[in-house]
Amino acid sequence: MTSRNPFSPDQKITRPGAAEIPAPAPWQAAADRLIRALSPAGLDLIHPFDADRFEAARRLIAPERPGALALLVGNTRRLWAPFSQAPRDDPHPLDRYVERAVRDAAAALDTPALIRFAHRTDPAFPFQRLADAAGFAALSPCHLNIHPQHGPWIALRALLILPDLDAPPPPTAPAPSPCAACHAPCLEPFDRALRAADTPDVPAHWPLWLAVRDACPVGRDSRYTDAQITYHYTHALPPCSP
Ligand code: B12
Repeated sequence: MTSRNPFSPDQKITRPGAAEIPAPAPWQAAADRLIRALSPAGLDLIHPFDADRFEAARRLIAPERPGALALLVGNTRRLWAPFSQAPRDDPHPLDRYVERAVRDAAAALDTPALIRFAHRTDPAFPFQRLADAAGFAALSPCHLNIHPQHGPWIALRALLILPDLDAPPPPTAPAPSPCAACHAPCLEPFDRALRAADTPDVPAHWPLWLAVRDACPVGRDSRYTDAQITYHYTHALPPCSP
């Protein structure tokens, strides 16, 4: 398959009087364009990887195409400010917000893109195992993905596969899991939350699930604001800012 991306890895950009700058590889150029398009919307984590690293991602590509570029899109607390200013024209405003931003960014890439969204449950795509297999954020004993910088304070939003572009070369060494040397302080609150989950009063339980996240020692500076936490756990939106 030929790449429709205007760059090829060995092309060089030259400016008069300047040293030759090698053009980015097509996978890097596509990732850079996505970062530029999605960061202002608060979708600030883009992780390029080889779709072959996760069987369920590889199976999305038909006909089979080994070594295709896949990109995992996520966010940190930076989502909250732009999302708070966006229109709330749907019962699920965050889901629509993510869909609009990701679809628009993908359409501007000039190469075909397959998209899966984490909020879709018809059926749910296993984003947590994907994030682990892709080397983005390891699965912890309490079933949350832990990002090396932001800890559990991330959300997984979308998977893009660009079958016409080659994936980046594999990492030289697998990223170590932040949980590997941890004594798992998340497990005690996790057990408490699980026990409470046997009773039907779900809205009353969310502080117990929040305690699981708060127990993680990684990424504490990336904790969401109280408004964002309340929204994610209860779907209560503060009034629109003028
Ligand atoms: C359905 C769903 C829910 C349901 C049911 C969750 C459940 N416990 O089964 C509800 C609405 C209750 C829920 C709540 C929350 N969720 Co939720 N949820 C999902 C969703 C959309 C699909 C999960 C799924 O069915 N996966 C399909 C199976 C096939 O995937 P899997 O990899 O094989 O299985 C994984 C999970 O199911 C999980 N799991 C499996 N069994 C159990 C049992 C328990 C007790 C727990 C805690 C987890 C868990 O671990 C597996 C991997 O090890 C995912 C997004 C996604 N597409 O993954 C978010 C997702 C898992 N949720 C997420 C979060 C943060 C939460 C909350 C903590 C708060 C929130 N909404 O922000 C709460 C509270 C936690 C809780 N009570 O479980 C995040 C996790 C981020 C991270 N850092 O890991 C995700 C990835 C969404 C996102 N946008 O980032 N969620």
